[in-house]
Amino acid sequence: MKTQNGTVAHPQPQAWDLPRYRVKVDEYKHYQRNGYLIVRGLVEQADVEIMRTWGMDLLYGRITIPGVAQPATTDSQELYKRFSRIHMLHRQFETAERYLLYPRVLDVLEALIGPDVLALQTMLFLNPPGQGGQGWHQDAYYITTYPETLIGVWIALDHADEANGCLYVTPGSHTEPIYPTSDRDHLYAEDSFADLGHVEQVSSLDDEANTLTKVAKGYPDPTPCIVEPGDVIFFHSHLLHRSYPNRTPDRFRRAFVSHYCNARAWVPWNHGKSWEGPAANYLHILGRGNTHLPFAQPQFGTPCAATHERADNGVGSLPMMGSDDGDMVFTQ
Ligand SMILES: O=C(O)CCC(=O)C(=O)O
Repeated sequence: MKTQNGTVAHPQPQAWDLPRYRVKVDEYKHYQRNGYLIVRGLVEQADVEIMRTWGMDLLYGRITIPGVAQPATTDSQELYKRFSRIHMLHRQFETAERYLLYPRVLDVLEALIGPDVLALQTMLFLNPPGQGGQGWHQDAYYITTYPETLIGVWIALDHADEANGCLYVTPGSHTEPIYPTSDRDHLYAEDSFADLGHVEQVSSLDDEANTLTKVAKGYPDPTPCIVEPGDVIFFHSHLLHRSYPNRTPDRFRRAFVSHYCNARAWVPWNHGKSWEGPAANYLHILGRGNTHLPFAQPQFGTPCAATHERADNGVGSLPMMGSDDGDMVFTQ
C-alpha cells in the first residue's frame, strides 16, 4: 500500500461508520425524469473540511503533485491562476481515493446505476475568484462506456450559487443522444440516427462557438444548482450542463467531482492514456457489487467491493426467465 503523497498528513474520512443511505423512490424518479438529483448533506461536514484543507495544500504547494512544478510564488492572486481543476488524483493521493469510494455516495449510486458500480475518474475543482467555468457539454462524450451507464457525482465543498460559478443543469435533456463532433471517431450508435447532426466546440464558454448551446436552448431556462457544503449532485451523462467562471472577488467554488459506471459495461477509456487489451476496465476500481469483467484494486487500500471477499466470479446463479427448474421455457 502506498502512503499519502507530500508532507502534510491528513485525517481519514469521518463517514465510514455511518448508516447506509437509502434512496427514496421519489428521488429515483426525480433522477430518471430530470437527469439529476441533489442529495442534501450526504457528505459529513468533517469530510468537507478535510477535502477543503487538502485542496488548499495542493494549490499552495504544501503537497507536491507528481509531475507538476512547485509554485514559484507565495502571492495568492498568482497562485489562484495555477490551476482551477486537477484530474485523476485518486491514482496519486489516498485522500482522493477515499472520497471517490465514499460509502454514502456509493449507496446512492447502487440505486441509480447499480447494483454493480465501477469508479472511473476524479476531478478536484478549486475555482478561485476569477477562475473556472465550462460551457455546455455531455459527459458521455468524453468518457465512453458500452452500454452507456456513466454518471457524474459533484460533491459541493463550498456554498455554490450563480455568482461563484455553480453547476447549471437542463432538466430533461438527459433524453438527448450524445452529440458527436466531426473531429472524433464513431461514438455510440451515431450512424443509427437519421438526423443526428454534429456539434462543434463542446465545453467552450463561447456560446456562439459551442453549438450544443442550440440544443440547450430547446429547453426551458437551465436550473442553477444552489448547494451547500456536503450536498451532492448526481447527474446523468447525457444531461446538458455547464458552469460559469467564478465572478466573486473573494469566494472559492470548490467541488470534488467523480464519474462512475455500471461495472458490467465495457470501458474503453483511461483518461486519454493507453491501456492493454480491448478495454480499460482492469484499471478502474470496483466500488460496489460484483462483475464478470476485470477491475482494479484501490491503490491505497480504501475498503470497497474490490477489497472484499466475493462469493463468485460475478456471474452468480441468475434464475432464467419463465423457468422454475432452470430449463428455458418457450411460448407460442
Ligand atoms: O463544476 C464545474 O464547473 C463543471 C463540472 C462539469 O461540468 C463536469 O464535471 O462534467
